[in-house]
Amino acid sequence: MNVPDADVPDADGLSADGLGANIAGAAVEVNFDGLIGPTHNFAGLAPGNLASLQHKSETSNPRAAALQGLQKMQRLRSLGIPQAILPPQQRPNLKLLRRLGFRGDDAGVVKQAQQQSPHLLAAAMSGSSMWTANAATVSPAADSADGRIHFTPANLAASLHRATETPMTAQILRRVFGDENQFVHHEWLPGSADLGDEGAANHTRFCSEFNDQGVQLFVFGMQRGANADTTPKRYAARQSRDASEAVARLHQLRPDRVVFARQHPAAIDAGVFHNDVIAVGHRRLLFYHETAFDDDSRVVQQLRMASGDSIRFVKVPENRLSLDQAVATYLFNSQIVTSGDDRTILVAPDQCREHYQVKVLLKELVDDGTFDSVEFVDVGQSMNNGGGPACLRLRVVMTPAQFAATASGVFLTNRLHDQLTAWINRHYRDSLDGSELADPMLIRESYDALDELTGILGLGAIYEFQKSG
Ligand code: SUG
Repeated sequence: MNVPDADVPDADGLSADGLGANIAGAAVEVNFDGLIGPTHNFAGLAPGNLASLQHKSETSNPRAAALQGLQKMQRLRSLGIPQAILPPQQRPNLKLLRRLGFRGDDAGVVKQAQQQSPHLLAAAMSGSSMWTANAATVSPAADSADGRIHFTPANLAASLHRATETPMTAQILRRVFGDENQFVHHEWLPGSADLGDEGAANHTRFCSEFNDQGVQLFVFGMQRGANADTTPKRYAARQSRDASEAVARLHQLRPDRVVFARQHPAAIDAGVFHNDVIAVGHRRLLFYHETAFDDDSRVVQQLRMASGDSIRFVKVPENRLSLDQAVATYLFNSQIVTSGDDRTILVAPDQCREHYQVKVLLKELVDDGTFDSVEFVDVGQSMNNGGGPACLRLRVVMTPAQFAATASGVFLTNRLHDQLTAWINRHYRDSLDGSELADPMLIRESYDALDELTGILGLGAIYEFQKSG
């Protein structure tokens, strides 16, 4: 099979060998990161997400944002972990604005929206598809009765700017994972709050080796008929139990290998709008904060049962790191990865490096062997909208045959990394504020960039503007 970079000279010292060894026989976990788009901005669109509210109306730097995301991907690749890219969505989303009654040519539609309803323009300009942990829930073939990888795009029903991502996400996933013998694409769940679904950010899969049948944990924040004690008071829960259960059914998972758990309402009220802000799991490890689940001893017991007691639980108590500190540092939004040389590495946001309690904790976790090492990454532009390292990636466990059946142009190589770096530097602004969202030049710049990108990634025409000519 083709190994990304096998034919590319190793100009920057990154080894392709680790990757080659990794994908030679066994299944691997591939991170599909969202490439950050040219209209990345801070619009304060996400209630319950403290960073989004705190940075509302600040001037963003789309170029730095995209380069930070790409550097994170390249860093993971340098650890011998296969890395791939999902393209940004078409922004402005003129189809949405026209659907909402704004009229005229492209520039006129955007201008009208800015004058009459700037919040709707902000929704149509948001770069939020970068957080691919919310793109879909994915179940590997080893866990599904029909032996295929199942995808259910998240309906993101809790907010307009995110809900409008779903149809394009579904299209992109079908384009990238096109082979029906290997991949199943379900329709997203109906977009009602009762069925709110935020995808993989509320879903964790545990396994020994990636080929093995795993255990899947689905975490929800709301449940029909829940009493007031279990309902958050300040912020609305985004994920519903009915949605999580529907996805587990659709994906043909074995009921005895699935666990459903409720988020602690206090966590949601403290800014944990997705479970991946307060818990992260990988293979046989669950690393989580004491306040992640409303009844964590039950969750642990059920996961033990479903996994034949093969999961290790590392719980951080409130007296070591408060819930507020966990949310502020995004420690639990780190990625846990297995490197090409089989080390367990925590990839944490830079914010953790400077925080005393987190530093002490991380040292202990390395000393006791939970992690072989900790790497820090700067994804500051995404962090300011509440998106840490783990939010930016969608994990897909793939066998070599599934790897080979995936659109090859989306896998990161040294060459693609260099091409994308040049592409970002050529097309992206290094500053964007709210008043510039209606700039007609930005529409052109954004479309030119996206048009070129589909060529670079070999995806063909995926954007509306490319189809209508
Ligand atoms: O849905 N922020 C996103 C952040 C998503 C993070 N993803 C995970 N935790 N997996 C959200 O709240 C803010 C956009 C703005 O304010 O401009 C935003 O949508």
